Amino acid sequence: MAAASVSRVAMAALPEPVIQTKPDTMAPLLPGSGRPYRPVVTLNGWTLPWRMNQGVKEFHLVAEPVVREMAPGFKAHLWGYNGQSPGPTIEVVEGDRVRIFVTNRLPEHTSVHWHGQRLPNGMDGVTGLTQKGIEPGKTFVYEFVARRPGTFMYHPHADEMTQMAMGMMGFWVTHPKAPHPLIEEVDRDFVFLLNAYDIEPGSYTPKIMTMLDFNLWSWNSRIFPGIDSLNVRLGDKVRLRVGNLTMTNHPIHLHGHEFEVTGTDGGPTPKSARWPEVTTDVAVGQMRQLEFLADEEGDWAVHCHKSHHTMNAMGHAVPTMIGVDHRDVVRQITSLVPDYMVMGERGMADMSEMEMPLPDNTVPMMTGQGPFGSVEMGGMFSVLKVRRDQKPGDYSRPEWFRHPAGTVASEYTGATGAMPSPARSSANGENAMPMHKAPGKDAEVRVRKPKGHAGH
Ligand SMILES: [Cu+2]
Repeated sequence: MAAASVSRVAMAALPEPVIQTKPDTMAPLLPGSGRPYRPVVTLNGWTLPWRMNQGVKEFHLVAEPVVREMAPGFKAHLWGYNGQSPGPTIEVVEGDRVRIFVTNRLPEHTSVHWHGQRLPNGMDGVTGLTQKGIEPGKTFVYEFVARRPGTFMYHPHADEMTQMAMGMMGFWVTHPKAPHPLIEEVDRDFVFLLNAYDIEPGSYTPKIMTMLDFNLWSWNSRIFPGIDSLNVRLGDKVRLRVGNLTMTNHPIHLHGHEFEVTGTDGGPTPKSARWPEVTTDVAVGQMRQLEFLADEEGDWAVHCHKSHHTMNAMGHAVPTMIGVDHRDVVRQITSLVPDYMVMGERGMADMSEMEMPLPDNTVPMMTGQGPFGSVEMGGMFSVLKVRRDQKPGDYSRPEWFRHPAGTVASEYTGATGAMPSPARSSANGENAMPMHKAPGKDAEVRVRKPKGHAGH
């Protein structure tokens, strides 16, 4: 069946589109019809319900402008599906015949590409190449059999630069129809997409021409502290499925546990090709399945390891001021600009506590209150919460971890008197080769040392 537009009469027969208006993490959608499977949980998202029509699973996606709360107090005007960006997760079972109606409520044409699927060429969703664009107001229908189990995505293949920069994307999981030697059953299966936006502080709509200098690094169009924690029970087998639809790679790092990459966008990874790691890079357009045994209790950070990706909206054109004494300059500027503020003289951690007036609809660059103070994070950061008493099937967030006595790093108070001086080397370094002529006088920048530091 070729993708074709549907008449008004046929529209009446479409499955009613389900629209989600809240960014909450919805409980897993247990399959009410069709073959059984263990559902996934979409971080700050949901799974699209379907209807069975003579053995075919029918879904209805509506491409439309949406308002996405990216973090409490910060809403973005994006494009997405069924009320949210990303769109709902689609879950089917290997061998399912799937029919997806796509209605376009955007101001320009669109299409949907089913990233990674085996399907008839005309269902691949590439505007101009395999189908006509879906014009505003039109509904197209896609139909194919979900041939292989695995982790997939969907996104437009029409004016991609705009439509992806505006948040159009979604997750797709095809569950195996029978026990599979390379696909393990897990207790918790979390999915999220990596995406990025360039939204000026105080504004609402992403700049779509940005190629590299994005200022919001998000999981499922949420930024820390707006990303829900991953709440699991001690001893759970956990799977994270991550897809990258940004324009750069993201090394995803998990604290306290080792995981294995058990699958990619191409399917399950052979057992002989798996190795333990704590960080794995998810390149652009890729998907990775990470699996681990959650056997260490606690609140464990899980985040992208690029430090700028765990920050929220910031200006990059800020010079490094660490160690620079600019008190005199500040005194002069303050007489002209009373609100002027010293930034970064001791590092940037002050930013998370600074009482700086922010424009409306903006989140601080570094924030998040933990039990010990500010976490000084933003962007692609969340917490894996492993708890002994988390009930099977309970995805609610537990309280902060109560560390057993004596297991928290704390100030050293045990010694009396001065700490012994560390041994210091005073030897000069060596070069790989002799220099052409003797170096000139040593030059060093005058820096302001913290009080009590034995400077020279
Ligand atoms: Cu990153």
